[in-house]
Amino acid sequence: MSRDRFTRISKFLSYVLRHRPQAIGLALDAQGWASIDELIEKARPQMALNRELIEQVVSTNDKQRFALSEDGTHIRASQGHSLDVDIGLEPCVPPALLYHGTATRFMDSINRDGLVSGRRQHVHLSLDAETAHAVGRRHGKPVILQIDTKAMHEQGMLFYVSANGVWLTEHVPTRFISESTAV
Ligand code: HQG
Repeated sequence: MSRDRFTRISKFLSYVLRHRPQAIGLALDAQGWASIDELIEKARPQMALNRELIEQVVSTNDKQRFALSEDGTHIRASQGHSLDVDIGLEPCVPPALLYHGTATRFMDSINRDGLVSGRRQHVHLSLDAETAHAVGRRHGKPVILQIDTKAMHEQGMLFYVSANGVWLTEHVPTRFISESTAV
C-alpha cells in the first residue's frame, strides 16, 4: 500500500478515535476502545477499511498511535485524546529531563501560563530534543523547551507514559521551563 494511503487512514483513525467518533456515529467505550467491525461499517461512506488494512496501519504506524485489544476485536488511540476517555495510564517516574516542542508565536502565552493541555487531556513531552523540534515545527517557527521533570516529580506532579512512549502531564508551570538551544 502507498505511504499516502496509510497516512490518510492514520489521520482518519486519529480523528475518530481521539476527537470525534460521533462524526461517523461510532461509539467508544469508557476506555476509548471501538469495535473494529463497527468502525469498518461506520467508516464505509467515507473510507473503505477492512480488518487487514487496519492491522497494517496499526503495526506499521510511525508513532505506534493505535493499539489493538488482546483479543483483536477492538482498537483505540494510545494517546492524544481530546475526548474524556480513561485509557488507564498509571503514574510513573519520568526521566530527569524532558522536552516540549512548540512555536515562537505561543511563547508569550507560555511564559505567562506555563504549558497547558488545551483541547487535549495532557501536555505532551518528548524524550529527545529532535522529536520536540519536529513536534514544534507543526505549529510554526519551532522552539524547544527543556522541562525540569525531576523537580516537578519531586514536588508531587504526576507523569504518565503512553503505550507509544509519549510522556504526559497535566500542566507545566513556568518555573520548570527553560528554552533549550539544542537542535
Ligand atoms: C501550545 C503529535 C499557548 C503547545 C505530536 C502546542 C505530539 C500553548 C499547542 C502530539 C500553551 C498545542 C501533541 C500556552 C501549550 N499558551 N500555547 N499556555 N501551552 N501551548 O497539537 O504538543 O502525530 O495539541 O506548545 O507528536 O504540539 O498527533 O499539542 O504547540 O505528541 O500522534 O499549544 O501530537 O502526535 O498543540 O502535539 P497540540 P502538541 P500525533
